[in-house]
Formats: sequence, structure tokens, C-alpha cells
Amino acid sequence: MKNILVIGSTGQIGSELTMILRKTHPEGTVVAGYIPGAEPKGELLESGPSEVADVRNGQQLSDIVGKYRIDTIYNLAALLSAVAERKPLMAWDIQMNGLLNILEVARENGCAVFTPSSIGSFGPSTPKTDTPQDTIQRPTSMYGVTKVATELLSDYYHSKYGLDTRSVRFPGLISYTTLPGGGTTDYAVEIYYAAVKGEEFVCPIAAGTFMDMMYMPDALRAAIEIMEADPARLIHRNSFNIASMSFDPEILAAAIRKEIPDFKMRYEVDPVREAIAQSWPDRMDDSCARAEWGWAPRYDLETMTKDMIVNLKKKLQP
Ligand code: AKB
Repeated sequence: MKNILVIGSTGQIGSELTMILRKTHPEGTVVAGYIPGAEPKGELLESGPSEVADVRNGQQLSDIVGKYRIDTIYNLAALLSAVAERKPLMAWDIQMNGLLNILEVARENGCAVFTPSSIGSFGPSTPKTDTPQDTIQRPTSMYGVTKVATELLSDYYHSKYGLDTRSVRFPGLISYTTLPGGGTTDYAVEIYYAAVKGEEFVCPIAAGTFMDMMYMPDALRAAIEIMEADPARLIHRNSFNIASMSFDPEILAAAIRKEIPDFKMRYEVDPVREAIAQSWPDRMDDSCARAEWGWAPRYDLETMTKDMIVNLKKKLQP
């Protein structure tokens, strides 16, 4: 990786990934791709070039790839699961037509492509615990449908054209930098903001509903390490299960109470998000990622919670 285009650079993952790539690849150029209305600001804007990169505009992507001699594309453009249920056609347009544009531009220019998949690519007929790498994928949400299709299309471009496509199935991602927008797992971020502000948290996910989750530093490392992995070792490509922790709202609240003992939570379950969460695995088996490219998480619930609270206290102080 030398010259990299991050599409969706101002989102929850992109805003942090772009900055890390700029620091770790000082010899190259890391272009922050964004859509109008979500312009980069501050350090993200000042530390390198940025360009409007709408995945629905193939010519625009082709121009950026040519201008900066891009060799690697991180495609982080997506409507998350709860929003995709409200806007299924737009989700399809961004996730599928957008991906096709990216893969075509990558094919013409020899770029490697990372397009994340998700725990959302699984469905109610998938084994819920120790979800295998290769298993039933029959999701019932539009987000999940696009994620399975993303995996298949990315693998197709690899086998048909030799394109270097690789990716991971992200769990719910937790960070203190940029808020997620419209996912089923967002509660696991919002709960920390409420706790640090001293507010009661109203939880949209039911007690007893487990999902895989991951702290953002581990997720960013995974996104970089999979793209730098020795291709000769990769049996799989799109996409690898990666896991680090699994909890329900009760376990998360208990972990927060170890740091903030008077934290309070009550439930107002959102039926849309709860139904999606119920259809996802409780915990994935990530042994293929461990064996094929050395994946290992560094954070667990306790260390993540301590770090989230310390950093949110700094961020939210008046
Ligand atoms: C969502 O909740 O939609 C995402 C995901 C798990 O892919 N965070």
C-alpha cells in the first residue's frame, strides 16, 4: 500500500483509519474521500488531500485513482443496518452499485480493494455461537443482503480477474472519536456517552441479546493487517470472521458500573433494531483469521471500558 483512497473518510471507521494510514504511510498519499455534506474537518482536512468520492459516480472515482496513482481503496461507504431498513433502495444503490463502480475502477487500474462485511451478513439460520467462517448466510435485513452480496462480488472479482480483494466481517464497533450512524450496535457506543455525562441510558436492545463487539483500535489494526497479509497464506478472502468480545446490555452496564457505580439504565426496546440483533450471531469463531494472517485482538470488555471512559471524560469536559 502506498497511495490509498479511503472512501467514507469522515465516518466512524474512516475518520480514524485515514489518520492512521497517513501516519503509517508517510511515503505515500492517503486521499480522504467524502460526499458533500460530510466534508473532512480539522486534522483530517489539514493532514492530506481530500476529494469528493461518491461511489455512485464511477467517473469521479476513476479520476481520483488516476490523479493520485491510487493502489489501494478502502471502501467504507455504507448505510448501516437500521437506516438501511428505512431506505432499502438507497442502501442497495450505495452498497451494490457503488461496489461495482469501485471494483471496475480497481480492475482497470490494478488496485487492491477492502470493502468490509459484518456480523450482519449472517441470519437466523446461521449457528449463533462459535459461528463458523464458512456457514449458512441467509440474512433477513437489507444491510445483510448487501453484505453477503459484497462478499460474493468481491470474491468473484478476485477469482475472475485476479483483483486483490480482501476484507473482514466487523462486529459492532465501539469508539470515542466519531459516532456511528444508524446501526443496530450503536447502543454500545451511546451507553458510554450517557454514563460519562451522568445521564440515565435508555437501551433500545433487550437484556439477554448478545452481539459480537470490538474496540476501534483492534478493528483498525484488522483492516490494515488483512491488506498487508501475505497473499500466499490466504485461503479465504471475503470475508474473515474477526472477534474480540460478546455481551448483552446487562453485561455492558455492569462493566461500566465498575468505573461509574451510580450509572443507571432502563429499557425501551426498539423492535426494528431488536429484530435485526436477534437474527445476528452471539459470537463468531475467528480461528481462520488467526491462522491465515495472525489476527489477534488486544482489548477485552474491561480494558475497552476503562479506555473509553478515560477518553470520553477528556473529550466531553466543558
Ligand atoms: C450495524 O449495527 O449496522 C453495524 C454492523 C454490525 O455492521 N455496526
